[in-house]
Order: sequence, then structure tokens, then C-alpha cells
Amino acid sequence: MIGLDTGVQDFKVRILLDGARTLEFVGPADITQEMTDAIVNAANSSLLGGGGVDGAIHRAGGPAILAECRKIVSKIGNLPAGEAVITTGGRLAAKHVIHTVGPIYRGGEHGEAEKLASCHRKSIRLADEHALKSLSFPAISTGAFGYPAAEAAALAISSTVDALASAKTVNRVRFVLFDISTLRTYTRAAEKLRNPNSVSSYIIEKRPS
Ligand code: AR6
Repeated sequence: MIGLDTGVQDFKVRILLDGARTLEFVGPADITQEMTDAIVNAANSSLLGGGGVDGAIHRAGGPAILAECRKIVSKIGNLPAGEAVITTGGRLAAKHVIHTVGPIYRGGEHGEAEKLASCHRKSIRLADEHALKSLSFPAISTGAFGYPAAEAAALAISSTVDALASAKTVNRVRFVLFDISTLRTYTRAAEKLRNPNSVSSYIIEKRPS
């Protein structure tokens, strides 16, 4: 945790998949500091900003992001849960922000799992359509939207592994977890999952902490 965790080697756990694709788990960390081609925002349907990671991204990236969000909403209306759109990264190091809307957790029997998986699939597809190579996700829906973190982690990881298998340009995905407990939950889920779709190789590396 101290000193050594800089640059691209700052992961706590990394999964190596087929085709030199990697999944990294990083934290506790602030996604607005990421150097990947895009960071993913856990937005709400209005796309007009909010608290949590959404507020942090708009504050750090500046007004250019909100201006593009407004244009998108004026064209397509509110963004439904499970969908994703892309804007500039404004002042962020990441050139783009992919805004996706996670499901609000209402007990787990209202299509929440499918919507959360869709957030990851569609964000990766959008990054791919823009020829991006790397992107960073926060723990979508696990804050204000109340999704139990262990369930969200398993879904986020398995849907990301699946989406990476058919991605053309995206080859590096990072989960940037804000607090130690979420970081532990996601790394445990990664270790438990092992080979989720049985077509990818799934090799886990851990850095000593
Ligand atoms: N970097 C990385 N992760 C963060 C950061 C950050 N700077 N700040 C918070 N998190 P939430 P949701 C973590 O509530 O549950 C907003 O108001 C946080 O600790 O941001 O999808 C939107 O406008 C948690 O682990 O997103 C929506 O209305 C995770 O990000 C609503 O909240 C997600 O927490 C979306 O709720």
C-alpha cells in the first residue's frame, strides 16, 4: 500500500485472460485520478450529475462533461438503467467518460442483475467502438443505489470477463475501488469466480500488501 503502488503496477489483484487481456483491482483509490483511456461514471438517468463518484467525476472533469451530457439528454431523453453513453473527459487525464446507469437495488427480483451486467457489457462495447484500449470502472450501484457489494462484484467481474472475450481493442479493465472494504469484496469475488465462462484462461496474480 505504501510507496510502491504507482503507475501501472498499482493493482492489488490482477487477472490474466486469453489474448493478453487483463483485469486489475485497485484501491483504495479515486477513479478521477485514473490514466486509462476512459473512466466509467455510475450516473443516474438524468445524466445531470449527483453525489458519490458521479459528483467527483463532474467536479474533477469540469463543465465540458455536463455540457455533453445535456446534449445527449436533449437528443435521446433520460438514459435507462443498463445503458451507456460516452462524453469527453474534460480536464481529467482520461480522455473520455462513459456514463452508465446502474440499477437501484430493490430486493434483487426486478431485473437488477441483468441491468448491472448490461452496464459493464455496454460500457466495454462503447469503448471498443471508439477504439479505446483501457477503461476503469467504479463499483457501480453499490453506493447510493444499494446493491449488495458481494453480489455486484461477482456480476461486474463475470460480465466484464465475457465482454472482454469479444472486444477488439479494449484489453485492460481496472476496477478502482474507493474504500478498503469494497476493494476486499471485489478481490474476493475475483478469486472465487476463477474461470467464469470456461473459455478464457483465468490466472490470478496477487501483489503482497
Ligand atoms: N472514485 C471511485 N469510487 C468512488 C468515488 C471515487 N472518487 N467516490 C465514490 N466512489 P455511488 P451508485 C464509490 O453512490 O450506487 C449518484 O448520486 C462509492 O464508495 O457513487 O451507482 C448518482 O448521481 C461506491 O463504492 O454510485 C446516482 O444518483 C461506488 O463508488 C447514484 O449516486 C458507487 O457509489 C448512483 O449510485
